Amino acid sequence: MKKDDCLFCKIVAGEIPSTKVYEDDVVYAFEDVNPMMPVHTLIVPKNHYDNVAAGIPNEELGHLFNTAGTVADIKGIKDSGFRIIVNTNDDACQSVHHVHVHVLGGEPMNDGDPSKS
Ligand code: DGP
Repeated sequence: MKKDDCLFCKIVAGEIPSTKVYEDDVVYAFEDVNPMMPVHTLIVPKNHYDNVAAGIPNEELGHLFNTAGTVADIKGIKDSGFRIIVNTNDDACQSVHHVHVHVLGGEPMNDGDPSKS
């Protein structure tokens, strides 16, 4: 299902251009327009869900997260290491309300402890 006013639904549909990294029947992965690291790829389900807590069926959610390893392999960072982030709603600064997994890597990161930032 597609949501008419959703940016990432439009990207999935090819109505807004993007740089594809990987695609199958369930998910679409593309380069983030504003990369925070040497590798910064977004993975979205083709179906629209506002966020990760929106009742995504387990099979679809599992597929979404399994694709992180596929993307890391394609981008050459599977062995060196990568981080996945799923911002959810306002306190976590989710800006696009179509669930997406950030795959980040390509250089060493800090330990991610938010109490240290
Ligand atoms: P978040 O803050 O977690 O909702 O991340 C949204 C990400 O989406 C952010 O890193 C920038 C990216 N983004 C926003 N608009 C576009 C776009 O039109 N194209 C692409 N490729 N990425 C976008």
